[in-house]
Amino acid sequence: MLKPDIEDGQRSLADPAFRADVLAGLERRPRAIPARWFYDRRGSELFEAITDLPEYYPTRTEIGILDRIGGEVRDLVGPGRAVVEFGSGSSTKTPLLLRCVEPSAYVPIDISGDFLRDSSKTLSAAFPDLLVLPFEADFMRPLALPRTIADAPKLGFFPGSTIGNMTPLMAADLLRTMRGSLGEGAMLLIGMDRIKSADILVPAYDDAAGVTAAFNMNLLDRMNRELDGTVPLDAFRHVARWNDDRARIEMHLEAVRDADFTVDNRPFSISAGETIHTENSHKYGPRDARILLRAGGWTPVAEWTDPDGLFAVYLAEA
Ligand code: AVI
Repeated sequence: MLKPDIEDGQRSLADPAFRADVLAGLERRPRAIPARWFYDRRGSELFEAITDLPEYYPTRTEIGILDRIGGEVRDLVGPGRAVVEFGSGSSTKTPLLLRCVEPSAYVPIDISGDFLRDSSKTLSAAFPDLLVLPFEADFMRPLALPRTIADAPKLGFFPGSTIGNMTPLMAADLLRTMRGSLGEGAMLLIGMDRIKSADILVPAYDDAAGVTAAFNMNLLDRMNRELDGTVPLDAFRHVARWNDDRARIEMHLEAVRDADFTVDNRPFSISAGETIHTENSHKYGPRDARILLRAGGWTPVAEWTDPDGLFAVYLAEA
């Protein structure tokens, strides 16, 4: 039977998909749990805090680029497109785009309905004349977009380098799925984080204040809270490492001592030095990013970066 979990005064049931992913992930070797499970309420708050950290350059760098390129994007994209944002979350970068492209409608897509409704309200208040059509869905799957925007050409918006959290194969599949969902004549504005020195990359994922460590460790805490776990948090530490072969930052939870625990009444043992792999964040050089876009069925039209070449924004057409 599912165990009720009490969070913020509300009774909620543990997500069966979370349970299945955690149990399978602890069973397999090497152990790995998908990064999507970071984002419960606490995890989402911690991620927001990460985006403000001095070491975490992607968010402020991408905002700086979007702020600067508005006029060029407007000229290349033209007015009247329906802007479709994939995984809109708190939609913090959206106003920068909506202000410049004169959209006919804005469709934020997010799997979290609560988040979606809150951010849609805020956007509607800031853009009172804009048709805002929140769409609660998993953007990893093909989508039937609202009929109201059937005739408008679409501009997909996928900022934040979220594409980097997928393997290149999954990323190419997602780009194809987006192309199918957006239809003929669509364009896509997408952020991708660049390959750079590990001296910059590793601290961005292992900050001095320990916020990213708390974000990673929250996954263990979530297992204890929602899956009736007995994971000793002090037996683990946060590790971020650059995997040069795969051009990605990996986050792991490493056991600092041997430990036995249960999750959902199932026993597990972990030895000192073993890890649970929790996230990949792939980085793309300029050519890699263009090849990825093409593999996903898109033709790159323009690209912009910051003066230090840390991050890049690409415009592509279907
Ligand atoms: C959401 N995603 C793009 C972030 C990243 O940089 O890969 C998630 C993150 N993980 C640790 N810090 C930030």
